[in-house]
Amino acid sequence: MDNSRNEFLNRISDLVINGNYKLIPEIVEVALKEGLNANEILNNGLLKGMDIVGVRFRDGLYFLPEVLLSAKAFKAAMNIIEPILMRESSTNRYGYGKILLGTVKGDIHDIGKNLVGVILKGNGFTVVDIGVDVSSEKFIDAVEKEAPDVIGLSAMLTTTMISMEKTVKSLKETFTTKLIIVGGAPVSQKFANEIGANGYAKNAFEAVELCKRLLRINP
Ligand code: B1M
Repeated sequence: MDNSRNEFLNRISDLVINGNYKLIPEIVEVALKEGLNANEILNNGLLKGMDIVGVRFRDGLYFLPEVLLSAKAFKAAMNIIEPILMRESSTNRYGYGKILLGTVKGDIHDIGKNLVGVILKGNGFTVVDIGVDVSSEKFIDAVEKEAPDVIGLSAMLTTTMISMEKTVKSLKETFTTKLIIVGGAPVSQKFANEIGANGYAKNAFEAVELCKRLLRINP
C-alpha cells in the first residue's frame, strides 16, 4: 500500500506541476477511494507540487501561463478535498469567533488565504473572506460591517508587504483594540512585530492555534 500511496501522491504532485486541471479531480477521487486521506493529499501531493512550481518560476523555467495552470489544477483538487478537510478537522466546536480574511492591496494570490479560511472553518471559526487586492479602506469598511474578532491579512509578494504594513496601521488607528494577524510566504514573526500586528502564523494550522491563543480558547 505504501508504494501505491506514494505513487498517487507523486502523481497528484506532478498534475499540479504540469497544470493538468482536467485530470486532477479524477485522480484525487481515485486516491481517496484507495484510502489516502485529504490531509496527505494536501501536504504531500498538492503543496509539494506547488513548491516545485514556485522554484521553477523563480529559476525562470516556468512563466506566468504555466503557474496559472498549476493554480487552476490546485484549486480543482481543493474543490474535492475541501469538504473532507472541513469534516475531518471539525469536532463540532462551532462559534469560536469570527475571522475576517483578505489578501492585501496589489496582491492577487489567494490559494494560501483560501486554505487558511478552510482550516479555520473546519476548526469551528466563522470566516468572512473579502478576497484579494483589498485596500485599507475596504478592510476598514468590512470590519465595520462584520465586526470580526480577528482580522487576518495575507501577502505573498515582498512588494505588497508595504500594503500589509499600511493596512495594519490604518486598522489600528481606526479600531484601536482589534486583533490583527498576518501571514504569507515573505512575512515573518519579526515583520509582524515591526508593523504592530498581534500575531503571525506560518501556515493554516498555525493560524488556527494563533486565533485560539489570541481569543483565549482552550484546546
Ligand atoms: Co506568484 N509569486 N506572482 N503567482 N506565485 C510567488 C509568491 C513567488 C514566490 C514565485 C517565485 O518567484 N518563486 C513570487 C514572489 C517573489 C517575492 O515577491 N518574494 C511571485 C511573483 C513574483 C508573482 C508575480 C509578480 C509574477 C509576475 O507577474 N511577474 C505575479 C503577482 C500578481 C499579483 O499578485 N499582483 C504573480 C502571479 C501569480 C499567479 C496569478 C500566476 C498565481 C496565483 C494564483 C492564485 O493565488 N489564485 C501565482 C502562484 C500560484 C505563485 C506560487 C507559485 C504559489 C503560491 C501558492 O499558492 N502556494 C508562488 C511560489 C511559492 O510560494 N512557492 C508565487 C501554495 C499556498 C498554499 O501557499 O500561499 O504560501 P501560500 O500560503 C500558505 C502560507 O503562506 C500561509 O498559510 C498558507 C497555507 O498553509 N499563509 C497565511 C498565507 N496567507 C496567510 C494568512 C495568515 C496566516 C497564514 O493569516 C491571516
